[in-house]
Amino acid sequence: MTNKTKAMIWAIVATVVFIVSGWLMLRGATSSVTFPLNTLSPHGVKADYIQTLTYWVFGIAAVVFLLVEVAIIWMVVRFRAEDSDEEGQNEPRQVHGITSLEIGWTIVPAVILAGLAVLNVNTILKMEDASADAIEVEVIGQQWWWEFRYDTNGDGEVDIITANQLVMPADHDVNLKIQSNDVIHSFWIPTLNGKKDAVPGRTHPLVLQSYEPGVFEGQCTEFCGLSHGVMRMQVKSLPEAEYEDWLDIMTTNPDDPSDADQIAGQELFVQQCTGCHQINGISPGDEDPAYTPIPDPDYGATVGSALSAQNAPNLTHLMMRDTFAGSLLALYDEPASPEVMNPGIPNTNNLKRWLRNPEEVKPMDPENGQGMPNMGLSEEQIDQLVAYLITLK
Ligand code: HEC
Ligand SMILES: [Cu+2]
Repeated sequence: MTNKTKAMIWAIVATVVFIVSGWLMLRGATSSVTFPLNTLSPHGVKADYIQTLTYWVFGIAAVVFLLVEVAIIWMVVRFRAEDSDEEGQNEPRQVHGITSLEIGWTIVPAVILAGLAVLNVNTILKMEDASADAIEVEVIGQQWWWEFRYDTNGDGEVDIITANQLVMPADHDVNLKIQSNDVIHSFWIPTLNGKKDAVPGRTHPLVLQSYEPGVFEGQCTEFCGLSHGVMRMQVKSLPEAEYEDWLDIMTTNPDDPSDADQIAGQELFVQQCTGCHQINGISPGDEDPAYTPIPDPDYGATVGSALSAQNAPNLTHLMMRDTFAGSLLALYDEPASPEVMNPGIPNTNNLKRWLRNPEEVKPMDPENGQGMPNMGLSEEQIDQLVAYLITLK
């Protein structure tokens, strides 16, 4: 085989690989299956703006690419050396300095870039629009989970604190105020919008909207330490009426436990867990407003809220979420769905696994205040705690 044939075969193989992978990607983007972290599968108006811009930019780039390729091929063929010209005596006339060409290839790219700039700026402006009745949610990045805080009546006091799963009504704008409690994180729900950094001491806005109810996956996208790779989150978008139900449940304290195991679990929780975790109604902080589990003057999000969960997730309505531990483990056997609030049977095995040794579930560094320590609980204590935790609806 001559070198020429080999080169030709490689060129064909590369082209086929290129075309097939592009086709597979497009098929993924347009199929009805939602790939969890696919930027080309918008489910909300903001993600749609991004996709439209992507297609414009890609389209213009494709036209430029084609024109350049055609020009290159034309030049290669038109000015190739004659086979008889072994010494290279007949090489084409050497030219330099054609003013019209030089002006042309300066102006044309400048015009293209100016056009792209208009499209870009226009999209950026549209990304920030939110309707006047938009809901506001504070998002706080923590090592290695996300906290969500709602002020539902607009009195300036937070009245719902939850974690891992941001709940919102479908087809309604939500204004996120993104902050961080420790290092830089980045909030990203690719089917609904682009990425936004969570930076300590700053508040960054991001608007989310989903056309339909659904569960949309996300992932922290700024390296933030040991468990960055498993720092996930979900957006659960509910029909408007179900969202109102959710608000009612979340602003009421859960019922007191009734059977002996659950009561024992609650007592254990007050003794061993309230130093970090809040459960509204039972945490010592509820009786004594001055009580702060872990004093942290840098905890910037909302000062003076009695619901402050400090540096651990607020567990008041743990079982109203579908996942826990940075959305790494399921709380229910059934997958999350916008149709049902508590989908069936709690996954007690996952909860027990977590209480037995949290560091076995995800890498953390509790000695340095990052993550949950192994509490050294007996199997009996774990059973009692879990019996109690699954009542928290
Ligand atoms: C030293 C502080 C600390 C103590 C004490 C503590 N935890 Fe935690 N816990 C955490 C932190 C931090 C997380 C979040 C870890 C993560 O997801 O990265 C957590 C997560 C959890 C979660 C998952 C919550 C969610 O929504 O992701 C549960 C459940 C939990 N802890 C239960 C308990 C129980 C029960 C006790 C008492 C036996 C306890 N914790 C004691 C710090 C603590
Ligand atoms: Cu992070």
